[in-house]
Amino acid sequence: MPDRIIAFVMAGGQGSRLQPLTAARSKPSVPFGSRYRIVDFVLSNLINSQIRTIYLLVQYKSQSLIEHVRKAWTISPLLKDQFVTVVPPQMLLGESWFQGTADAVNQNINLIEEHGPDLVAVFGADHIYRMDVSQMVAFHKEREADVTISALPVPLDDAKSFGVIAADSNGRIQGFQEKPASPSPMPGDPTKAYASMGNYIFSTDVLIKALQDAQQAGETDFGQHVLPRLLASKHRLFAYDFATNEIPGINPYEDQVYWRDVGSIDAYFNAHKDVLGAEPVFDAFNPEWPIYSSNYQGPVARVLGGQIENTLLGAATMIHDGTRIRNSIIRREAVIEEGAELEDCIIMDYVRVCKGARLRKVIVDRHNVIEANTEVGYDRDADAKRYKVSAGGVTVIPSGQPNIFARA
Ligand code: ADQ
Repeated sequence: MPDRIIAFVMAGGQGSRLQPLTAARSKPSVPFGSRYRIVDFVLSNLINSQIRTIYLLVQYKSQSLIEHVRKAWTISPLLKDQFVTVVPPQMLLGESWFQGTADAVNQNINLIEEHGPDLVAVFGADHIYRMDVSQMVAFHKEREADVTISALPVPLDDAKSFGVIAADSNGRIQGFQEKPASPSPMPGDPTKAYASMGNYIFSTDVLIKALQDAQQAGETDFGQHVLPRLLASKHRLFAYDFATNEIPGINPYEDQVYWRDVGSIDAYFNAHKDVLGAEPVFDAFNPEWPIYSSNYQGPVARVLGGQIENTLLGAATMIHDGTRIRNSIIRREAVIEEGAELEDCIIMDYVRVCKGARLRKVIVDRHNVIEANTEVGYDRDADAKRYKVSAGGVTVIPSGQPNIFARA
């Protein structure tokens, strides 16, 4: 008998460092690459790993995510126990919305009891990666773990925003600190720390007991409360090393496993560079491990002329003559008019860049018209008076009114 596994995907994060992209949507709903949303990566990983009973826990500004799941993630209603279902907070255990990740799962503990799974996967929804979760499950079983946390080395400077793990050579976790002020480096490499990816496999009985204990103690978060408490009470916590355990070749071009937290504008922008090029660092195309997304039925892109270099074009885009486009990602139903220039840009759906406009290192969110001859990205101080400019110098033009149709 294969294991019965249900998954909770934590999709309620606010994504405040991704503002203004998260002004009207939650972080997992933010578009990524030529046709995806961030949430599509974790959902594809779970589905491809045969984990197909999936509850998506939402909270903050969830309408856009709910719509996306409805359009992209409806599995046949004939397949019992195979679904992606959005679960909003319902105050099932009292008068409060989800107070944190553990509280969100605890408020839905009835779903675990209903299915009676062997294992429960609790996964974040905020990352760009390709992962065979069945390898992590096999590791969990082989180690007879109570909890397995997927982990990988990250630069020491970034480790303050992660859970930092100390593990022995067998993967048994000896120490865990959530977002420590001064993270400890990994043994043997002073430049790296061993970070939690925010993905957990729990043995069901351990999870249920841990959530009940947390509730009694008024604790709400996996990283801050539940994992340290389980460690202190001598449970078997293991780190699944994503970087070494992952079967190579899931991405034919990758010489290393790929995982990116895209929590800030600069991290988000830089991850987009990884999907460009002849041999992208991260190639979404892989028939062995598809990344699924919306079933949008528009036509292919239409290119009338111009110079286009190292660029992804989404469906139903229209590129006019005399344009110059480099190192950019243009999503669906965008129109780039005559003489417009784009360099290092991310142009989201339903955007019209009018004649002669020049954009450099700019993210244009959906539903916008960039007026003719506008320049953005050439004078950061001037840009900062109108738009958000990130520390790394990326200008973000926020979403416009949904009644703007670029193709009209
Ligand atoms: P963070 O991502 O900073 O750290 P958190 O903000 O709790 O932690 O978000 C975790 C996941 O849960 C995200 O996918 C988020 O969207 C979602 N989420 C947050 N609050 C929620 C709520 N109330 N309801 C539903 N979903 C919610 C975590 C771990 C670290 C680990 C990093 C890896 O705590 O230990 O290193 O992820 O990025």
